[in-house]
Amino acid sequence: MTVTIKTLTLHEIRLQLREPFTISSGTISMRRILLLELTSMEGATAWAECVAGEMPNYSPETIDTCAFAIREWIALRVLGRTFDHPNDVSPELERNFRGHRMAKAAIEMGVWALSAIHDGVSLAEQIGGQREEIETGISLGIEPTPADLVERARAAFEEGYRKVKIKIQPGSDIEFLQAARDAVGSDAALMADANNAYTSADFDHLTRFDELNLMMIEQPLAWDDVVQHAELQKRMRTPICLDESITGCDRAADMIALGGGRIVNIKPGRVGGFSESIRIHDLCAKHGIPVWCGGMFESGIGRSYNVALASLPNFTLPGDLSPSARYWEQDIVTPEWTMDGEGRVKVPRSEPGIGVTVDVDRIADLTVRQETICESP
Ligand code: OSB
Ligand code: MG
Repeated sequence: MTVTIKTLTLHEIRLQLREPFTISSGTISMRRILLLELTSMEGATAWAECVAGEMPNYSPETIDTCAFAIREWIALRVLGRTFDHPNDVSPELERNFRGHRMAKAAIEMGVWALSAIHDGVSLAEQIGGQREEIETGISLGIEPTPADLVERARAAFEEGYRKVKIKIQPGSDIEFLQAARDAVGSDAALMADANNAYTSADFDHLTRFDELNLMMIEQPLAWDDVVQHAELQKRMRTPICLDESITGCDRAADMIALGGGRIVNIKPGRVGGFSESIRIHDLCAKHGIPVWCGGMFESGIGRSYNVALASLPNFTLPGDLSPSARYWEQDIVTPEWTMDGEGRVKVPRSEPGIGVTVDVDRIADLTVRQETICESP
């Protein structure tokens, strides 16, 4: 069924993380989250989430640039527009309009949810996702000492997590990873994420990571680089996984052509939404490149999209899809996201749309800024 967009409402909420989280490019303790409420002429409402952070330390986008882009440019291209299929949104948003992928993704994914509601199917079913459950990994921030990290890594495997990702930076890397490796055993699913903390001057240092038997090392080099990663991958046995650099399917093709990595972390917000995520998924599948779904500290709304996406067949590695309680005292959806003792999150399939109920009263309480954009009459 077609979708005609009637209104877009931006809601900025603040949600305190249960604990501060440190990566090589900064620490966060409170999330400013931009939520998007979309209504259709057909009478449906869907909520989506823009994953941009407060500062441009992951990508150039921030919550404020996204609100600006949606208000000034994106809304004009979608309000009052009829889309025969959600795949038609992205070409409309890409036409003579560079970048701003996180802002575009929030709208594009919202249209996927609206179309799922109109068709009476779950979001997972709408994209053709078959998986019933997603294996879950946890992303652990940089800890003050190796002993602190060891405690967390142990606890994570005890909780059932299928993969433990450890944030690293120069000075908090090999010693920390080795301590975790020694504590959890040689076969445990450990990986590292550097968020661009190294350069080509560190190649000799990075090749020493091969002794740690990591599943992969994520984005060790510059946030927009593929070429240097290919140089590094030639010297390393450990698979490189790209995150920041994969801003779309073309960059994934570059990675494959150059050998810049052997695994892709797909975050739908980073690449402009679901259509582009599915293109990357399909391209990687064709080339035997496994993918997994990353996270951006989404609320339960953003998480629902990630879980649906990860139900596609080539998401063969555990995703950064921790349950709500890992992040928040209380989430903004019911039921909250949970994980079973085997580290699995269930893909909701019984209701149309994202599969969780948005707690609009709680969102109203948490809202610091709200703005509705309608088509001019
Ligand atoms: O690099 O994957 C990343 C969070 C914010 C920004 C970048 C990253 C992350 C995470 C958190 O690793 C994953 C999660 O949401 O649990
Ligand atoms: Mg990452």
